[in-house]
Amino acid sequence: MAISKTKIYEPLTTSRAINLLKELDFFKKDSILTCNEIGDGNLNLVFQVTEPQSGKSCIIKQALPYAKVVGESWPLTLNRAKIEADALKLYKEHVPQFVPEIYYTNDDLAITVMEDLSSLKITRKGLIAGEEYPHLPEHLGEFLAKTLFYTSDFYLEPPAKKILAQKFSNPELCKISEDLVFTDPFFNSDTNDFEPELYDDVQTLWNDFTLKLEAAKLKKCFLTESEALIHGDLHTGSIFTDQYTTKVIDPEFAFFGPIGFDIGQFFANLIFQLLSNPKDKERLISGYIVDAWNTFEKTYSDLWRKESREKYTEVEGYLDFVLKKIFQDAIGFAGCELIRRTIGLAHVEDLDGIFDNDLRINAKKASLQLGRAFIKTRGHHIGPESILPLLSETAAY
Ligand code: SR1
Ligand code: MG
Repeated sequence: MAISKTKIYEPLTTSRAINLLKELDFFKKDSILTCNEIGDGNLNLVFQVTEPQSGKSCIIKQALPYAKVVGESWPLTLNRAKIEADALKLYKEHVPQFVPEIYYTNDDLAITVMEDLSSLKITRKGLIAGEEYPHLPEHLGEFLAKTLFYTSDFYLEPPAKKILAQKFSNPELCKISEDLVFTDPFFNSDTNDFEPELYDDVQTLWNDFTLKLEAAKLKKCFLTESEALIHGDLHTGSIFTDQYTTKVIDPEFAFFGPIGFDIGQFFANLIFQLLSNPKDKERLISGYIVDAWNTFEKTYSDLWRKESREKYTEVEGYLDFVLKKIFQDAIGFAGCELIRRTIGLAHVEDLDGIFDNDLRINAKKASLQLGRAFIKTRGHHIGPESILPLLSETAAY
């Protein structure tokens, strides 16, 4: 592919997106193309460009210099496009089956041209539509184990890991999570957004100082523990899937952080499905969580035994210590995600889309309750079986 001559950033329009792909020789100059902006996330433009005659298509993703969900009053670094492209390239080395093909990146234009995954569904939307994905838990378990092991000090030489961590320094996007996941929902902050019917529950949460102390510890862990390259925003809207295939997208929040964060966000976003339809989905979602953790634990343990370069990994009990810490962190982070998606700035369709007002409010109250329980009791849990009673209680709300 030729390198684009255009070097000055400007937001793409549908016609600019088409011209860019022709300039890159992705399509011939005389191709008849269709182009639609399909981005439904909080931050970026996403164009799907198709040549109907051949059926060939691709996606162009472009970062905007501000957060789309709020507008130009919230400026945001374009460097996140490079972070995302670099993370996808690194994932490609370890888990090629779980990431889209990247065709072209341009850091100046904050653009990534990638495989069109529209034959798959966004997992959140598929689950809301009642679909089941039997391979999703084992795929995510493997994705998490490999990406989080191969970028940790247990596999990389510590100096190499530190250099890699510099490349993935992502202060602006981390600040978003520090505020929106760990701080704002626990205080009376302007960014919060919730129905008046939740006010008493939210007041109780804001006055729960045991909870706040535990949330502070989790935020400290997120701020300071550079364990591995984490995706940083691994909710079910960042995963494409069908019955056989799973693809993880959108790692623009990637940085070297605590391993439990990705696992916890994935668990919490599965749990929003349980909350949205407790009678029908408790078994399914509990099963997904158990299967995902078991695959993670097995894959991570195998890598630890076979590929670790850290001498101490031979010491009896160290792996158990590490796995326990990852699980407990994950449950705490899942609790923060449950709370922030219920009363914070960025919500989830699983809950907001519950049409009946009473059902929606009750689901959100249950989400807050479970989030608080996860954060406060995380130290008692050593594996997924021990959180199942909490999920059952939640499903009975
Ligand atoms: C202003 S960004 C809000 C949320 O959208 C992203 O997907 C992250 O989850 C972030 O917290
Ligand atoms: Mg995203």
